[in-house]
Amino acid sequence: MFKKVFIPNRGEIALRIIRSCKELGLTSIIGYSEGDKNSLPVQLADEKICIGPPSPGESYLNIPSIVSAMEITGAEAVHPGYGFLSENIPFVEICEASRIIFIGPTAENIKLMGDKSLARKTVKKNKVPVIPGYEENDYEKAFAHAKKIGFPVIIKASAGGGGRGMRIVNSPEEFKKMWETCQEEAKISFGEEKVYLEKFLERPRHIEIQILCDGKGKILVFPERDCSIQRRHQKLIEESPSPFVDEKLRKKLYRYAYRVARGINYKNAGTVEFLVNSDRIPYFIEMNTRIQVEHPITELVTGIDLVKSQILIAEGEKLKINQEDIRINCHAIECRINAEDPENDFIPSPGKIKKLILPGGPGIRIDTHIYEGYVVPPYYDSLVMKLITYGKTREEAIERMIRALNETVIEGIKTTIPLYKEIFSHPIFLSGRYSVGWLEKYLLSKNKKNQEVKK
Ligand code: MV4
Repeated sequence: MFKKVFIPNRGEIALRIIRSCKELGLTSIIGYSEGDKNSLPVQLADEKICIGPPSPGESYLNIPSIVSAMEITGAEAVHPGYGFLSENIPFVEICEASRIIFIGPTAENIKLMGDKSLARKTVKKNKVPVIPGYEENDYEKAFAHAKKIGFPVIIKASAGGGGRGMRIVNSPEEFKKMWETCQEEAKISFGEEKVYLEKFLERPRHIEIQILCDGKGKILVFPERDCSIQRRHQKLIEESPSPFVDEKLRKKLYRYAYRVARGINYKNAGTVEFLVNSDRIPYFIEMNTRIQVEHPITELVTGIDLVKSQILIAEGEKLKINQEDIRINCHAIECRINAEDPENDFIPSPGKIKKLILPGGPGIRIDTHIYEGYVVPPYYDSLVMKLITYGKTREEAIERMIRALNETVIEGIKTTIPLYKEIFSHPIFLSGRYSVGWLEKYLLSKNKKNQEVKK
């Protein structure tokens, strides 16, 4: 049993973790940077300690500083949130070698899934389908495989993930150049040149399964989240259940996610990502070994508090929930509202929130750390609010989203709210027949039209 939880994170997720700590009667300690000293999580945590200057490398990623802060404050456990140290193997190993309990998976789990080509090999051994491809970092053999499976293919950095360090190759002539460029970029970005190969799927959907494992044999799988509305590999809208997934496909996704978890003796919360082609065939692509930004839609659909569950698992509790208790009780949609200007190539728009009016009423959840007078700092990612709506049906969740977007007033900074108002009235979104490339195509066609108007 632990009483004091350290949170070396910021923004809405730091606040989300503080709230679960309070409900469980635990003391929350926030480790914050100088750039966040006036933030809401710093005001609401039970204890606070500065861990360094605004730049993430000197604060939220500064392991010596965070370990010292945990010593000084007598923290017994650490919840890393997402980003920053959440999948940092050396940090988790330090926790495992000391008296600090890491609220998350084991270092071994993170290692296995962080190496994306090793993850592919591992899940294949557990009878989980992967996209036709080749895992070895061997040019000649990879080229032979590419010709066999047919172009286009995609080359991915093994240490990448989430769309970083990928190259699409349309013909055999381009293959050598692309392979080399991808390796060079991987070396620069991730310190490791290893790459792997997959057949490139046209217009897939990005569908993911939340899992929760207590490390004592119980593995729970949750209704899917559809995260196909993305821009530059950043998810903008997520919904659950997916309008594209039927009961037969859901059963398959559950079975595969379960096999991934069991195959690596996974512990705590995680997410198994799939690409699903237009024939509704799912393929494993990667696994995220952390709580994710979009976890609230799963909480609303199932009524299960995932962050609280993470803490209880870390305390060594057996999961009390059974798989039969996990049902689809409603439809939920999340918009990630960013401090960015959607009319100006999404350039970041930090600054002071001069006026703030939040929506309310039935079917709305808001996860945000902003308040009137708060200054959005320029040093970090631009997520300022997660607007989540839910209803008996997808239509009701959408109606509530439109109402909530119209009620919201955020003045002083630009936000992505105007873009969401467009998306929620677009026939393709409303029909549910979108895939991963749709949003960027829509934005391109909108830009073209605007340029014609200017001419
Ligand atoms: C793919 C793919 C097509 N085929 N893999 C992007 C995020 C990461 N999780 C996996 N991603 C993709 N992997 C295969 N074998 C398509 C994507 C993808 C994508 C690719 C190029 C441009 C935009 C994209 C948007 C979403 C997903």
